[in-house]
Amino acid sequence: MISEMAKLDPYIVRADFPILQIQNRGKPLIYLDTSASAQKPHQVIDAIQHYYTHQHANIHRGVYELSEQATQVFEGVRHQVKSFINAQHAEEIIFVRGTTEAINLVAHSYGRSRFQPGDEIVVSVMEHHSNIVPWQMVGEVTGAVLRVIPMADTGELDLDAYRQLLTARTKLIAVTHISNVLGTINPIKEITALAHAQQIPVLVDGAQAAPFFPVDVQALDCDFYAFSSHKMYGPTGVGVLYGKKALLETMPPYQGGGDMIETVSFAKTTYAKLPNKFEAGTPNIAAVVGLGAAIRYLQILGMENIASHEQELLHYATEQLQAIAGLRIFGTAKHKAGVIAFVVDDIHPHDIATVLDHAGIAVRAGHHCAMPLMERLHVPATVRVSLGLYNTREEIDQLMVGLQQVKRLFG
Ligand code: 7TS
Repeated sequence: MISEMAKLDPYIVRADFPILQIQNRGKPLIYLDTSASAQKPHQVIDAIQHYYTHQHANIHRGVYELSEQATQVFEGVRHQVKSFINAQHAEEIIFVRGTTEAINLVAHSYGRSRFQPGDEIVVSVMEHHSNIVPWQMVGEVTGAVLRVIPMADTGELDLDAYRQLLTARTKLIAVTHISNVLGTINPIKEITALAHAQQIPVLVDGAQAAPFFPVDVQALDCDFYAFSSHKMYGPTGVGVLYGKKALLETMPPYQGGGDMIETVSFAKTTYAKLPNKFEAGTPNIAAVVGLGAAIRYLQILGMENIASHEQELLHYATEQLQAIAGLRIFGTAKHKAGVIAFVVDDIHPHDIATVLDHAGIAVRAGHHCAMPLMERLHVPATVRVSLGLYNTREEIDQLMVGLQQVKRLFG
């Protein structure tokens, strides 16, 4: 069990994560790939088991007690999410499959119904593919085109260039809160204020931010905010689209089916109110329950404590890595989260990841679903170390030992 703590102690917290006890290639697992997906505390695993053992029924339809209870539990998590991100209304919280589906929902509902030929959607050079491709797909049917905010070599967005991109043709800004490669924390408040001065709505990809520090959508004043449960220590298969109520109300449904209607006849169907209008079909109820447990867990630890633990570890790891000859880090922004992408000499990132894997260390190597960013960095791929609330300095020390071995093998 964990208790309310002033400072996060990763050695105490680790005991909550059963998977951290297992081995990788016969060595104790050192998990440095939390940006891809975070591991789950037993509180989340137990909540899902408890739900299936005691509470499962389909929601929003049964009159019997079990279905009523399942509905209550599901809707309770919607309220939890609302307070977690400080939304104004619970119906602004739409449960989807993850960040990817949240962005596709906005692209296909908002974009398809509003974009005209020649309209512009502004994204940044550091976007994950899931905040690029949906806009291109909508562009193909509407004639809208992408414009791209460039960045400095530090990995910080060029806000002057951004200002110049905002014109009467700009119909939406879609930008990431934290880069999954560079770790850059983008100035969303400023980006939003500039867009709003010209009545342009802003979508924020919060996939890497929601697990990292406190998010307040009202303070950011963004119009949409998307994130995934599995990156915030909850289960896979569920995520959230936050949208301002007034905006969501004007948008057409994204998918049709059960639970999203008011009345159906062959002549005409009318749609349900928010949030059901955007939640067609039986949702991933168990995963929503698990997300609720994950939020409870994060709130007990304290998002501020999580952020400062990862900041401390980021500084330690960066210092250590910089001491390795021939190692080059991509992303040195002043405001940065616990993600470090790097290359070592001309050793292929996959070779580095393979050697580390044999030492029990899980890191990601590749383009990290950000091929346009790789082009900007002039590399085909990087190694990426990403930190979670359970990582320790000792694990970073082990990473250094692994990288020394890489240098010996390929040097
Ligand atoms: N946006 C960002 C910034 C991400 O990092 C990711 C996933 C997504 C969107 C998509 O999230 P999903 O849950 O819908 O898949 N990022 C990564 C990563 O960095 N490594 O694997 C997945």
